[in-house]
Amino acid sequence: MNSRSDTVADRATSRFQHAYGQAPAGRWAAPGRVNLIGEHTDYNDGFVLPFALPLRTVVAATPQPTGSWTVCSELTGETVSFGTDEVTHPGRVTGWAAYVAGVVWALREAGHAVPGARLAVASDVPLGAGLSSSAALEAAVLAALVDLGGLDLPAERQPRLAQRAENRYVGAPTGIMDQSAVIRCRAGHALFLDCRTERVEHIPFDLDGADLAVLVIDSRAPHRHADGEYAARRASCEKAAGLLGVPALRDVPSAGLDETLARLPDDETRRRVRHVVTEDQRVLDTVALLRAGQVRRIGPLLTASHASMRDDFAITVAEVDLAVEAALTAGALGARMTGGGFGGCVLALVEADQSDRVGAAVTTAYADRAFAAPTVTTATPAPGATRLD
Ligand code: GAF
Repeated sequence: MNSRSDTVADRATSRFQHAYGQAPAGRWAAPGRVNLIGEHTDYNDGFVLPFALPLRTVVAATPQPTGSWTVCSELTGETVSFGTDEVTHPGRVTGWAAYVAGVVWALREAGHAVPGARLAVASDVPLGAGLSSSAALEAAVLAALVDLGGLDLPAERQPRLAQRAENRYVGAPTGIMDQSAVIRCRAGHALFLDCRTERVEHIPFDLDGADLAVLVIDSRAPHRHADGEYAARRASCEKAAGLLGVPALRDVPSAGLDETLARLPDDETRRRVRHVVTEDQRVLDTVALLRAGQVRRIGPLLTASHASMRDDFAITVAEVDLAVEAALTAGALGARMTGGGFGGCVLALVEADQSDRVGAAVTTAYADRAFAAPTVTTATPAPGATRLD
């Protein structure tokens, strides 16, 4: 039933009608995201600068009696049902449906009277590519339940709740960036987020107007040990903050960093801290350049961010390093891995008329190393989660 020409919203409706024999009461969409710069800074209370992608997850939904939820997805073809018991105890629903049950759990924990619902999910956000497919699912389900139940939960309070679903119900110790991006981003803008205060500023990021493009290159590298390594990075940052006597690494000034690092017990911890502190500064520098309309000049900051992730934070893999190198050699203004790491996507800032050339150069470099062919697309900043109809 999923013809390739159907839009994702059409597919959500057909999936809904097929599963439940009725039309949905409404459809809600949430995008994937890329992070322009600011990696592994969110759980250190620091700064990030993501933008939303035109790729979206759509949830079609209608109310059903309170205390029961049924969800089907085109991604697996499965239908999963759960009741109040499963949303009282984190972990009772597993797999992709845990993100749905987690949102119900987090809403109930926050004291909301969550409506029961029938839901159907369709998505263009690729799974496992580091483009926040999980946050897109959480945000689309959350938007649907908030509207269906008439719940009092404004958009600025939704990211924290979705993050709680992921941290506590699903069990992934992520920060606040992805949920904030997919809920709070605006078309044509990057989202400058202070992860401590959750204050946001929408920074104009007009690629077309500057004759620039952002390539998103899916390295297709399998995620190797991503979950355990992510948790390990987070733990070492928190331990380092404790050793330095600060609430979070965001509080370590970049001035005098070498003296601060000298107070740490080992080289690995020093490198982890150096990445986070210098990355926060790169976000601030990038924002300053974008505010001044100097988009081309952010290229070297992107490339420096990649070097820091590769050499100090140790979260890159051969495929992403190769994509960055090949893009830069072919003339990209800057390139870096985006997202949590250990695979996923690389973004490259290029002159618009160089997009094809840079994409082809990366593809050739992959073929030379016998890596699986990467997929290369261009990304323009899209809006965050919204009700479609
Ligand atoms: C993943 C996490 F979900 C985010 O919270 C963030 O830490 C990111 O990795 C790294 O910047 O996407």
